[in-house]
Amino acid sequence: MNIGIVCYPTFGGSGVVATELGKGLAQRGHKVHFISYSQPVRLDYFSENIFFHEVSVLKYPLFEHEPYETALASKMVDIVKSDQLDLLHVHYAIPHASAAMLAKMILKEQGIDIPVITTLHGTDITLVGREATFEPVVSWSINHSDGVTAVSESLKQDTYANFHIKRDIRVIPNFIDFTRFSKKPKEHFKKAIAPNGERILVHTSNFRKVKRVEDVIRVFARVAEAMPARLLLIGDGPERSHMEKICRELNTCDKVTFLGKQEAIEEILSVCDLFIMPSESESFGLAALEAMACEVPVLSSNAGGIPEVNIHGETGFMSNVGDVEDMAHHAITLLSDDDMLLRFRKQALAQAQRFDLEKVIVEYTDFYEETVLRKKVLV
Ligand code: GMT
Repeated sequence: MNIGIVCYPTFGGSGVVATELGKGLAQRGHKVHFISYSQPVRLDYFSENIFFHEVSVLKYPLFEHEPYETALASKMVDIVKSDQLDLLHVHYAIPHASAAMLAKMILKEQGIDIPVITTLHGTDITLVGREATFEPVVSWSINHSDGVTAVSESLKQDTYANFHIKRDIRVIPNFIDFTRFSKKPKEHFKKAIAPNGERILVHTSNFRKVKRVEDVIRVFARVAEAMPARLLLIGDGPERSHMEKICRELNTCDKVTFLGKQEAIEEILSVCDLFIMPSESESFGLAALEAMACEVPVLSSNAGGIPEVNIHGETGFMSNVGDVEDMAHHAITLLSDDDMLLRFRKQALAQAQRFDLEKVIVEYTDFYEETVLRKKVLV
């Protein structure tokens, strides 16, 4: 197929899922056209089946807020026609779904009926999208897409609860590419980070409030009182400087390293003993799945779709959001017991294998075919 993928180009979240899906589709012979405001960060190599189309917004003194959605819809119209796309797959509802609907209506007047699939990722539904400023447009775009997927059952239920939805939503979970995410022999890294065999705890995120990075540091402070330990914080975002302040207050600066944004996360994960994800809300928790693929158990909250990924007492532990004491208790129990830690590592890997890209990509291509076929039948 000739597929247009619209996504954010950024580190983490929906942009990464969209990019990895597109790369997987291209490897399987599909032509994939990425449409975004800059080249997606994980689109870092040449492939004869991958194309990138940049959306640029004309600057004009009148525009205090640049009309990205208009430029994006125009770009979709252009690419659907010039590259004869079979399907548009947009990731993250705002503003991609409504821009796709606009493009679809314009194309319809020109005799082209382009199927649009919208994938809901998380904060587009649970946080931002449900605000009154967006809700009517998000509801309408979901109802008028030709196919809609959500990355977890929890997100599907949240969508029905928060929006006026009159259609079916297919759950297709996020996935892991094992050719990249697997435990790598990086013993020299481990020696450099934890020269005396300290346990290594890790957190990766975009450092937004919803990630509750402060809980990570508070859990770590309790673990570090119980055993020699180090904490690696990967990523960057609005909460970063506040987190540095918390480390100073808790006197843990010498044991906590802020690594900023990292490309080869799998190499760092490979030397870690425990991944921490205490999020307030999380539709899926892809970062936790990436850790599990590298054989790192997960200490998490039980928010949103996390229980569909992390199995309490098997691949890690879950606690209520904000229950730092309970999280620390579980962390200390697990990290004090070598046999238990080894068992959890193996179980984490086994659970991650259920989300292998090889399996999930078939769910997407089946859904593409079904959607295109359904449209043909309706015509
Ligand atoms: O808020 C973020 O973490 C980014 C956001 C996104 O869409 O870019 O991530 C969401 O989508 C990811 C990929 O589907 C999920 O793994 C995350 O759980 C989800 N984040 C939240 O729901 C907070």
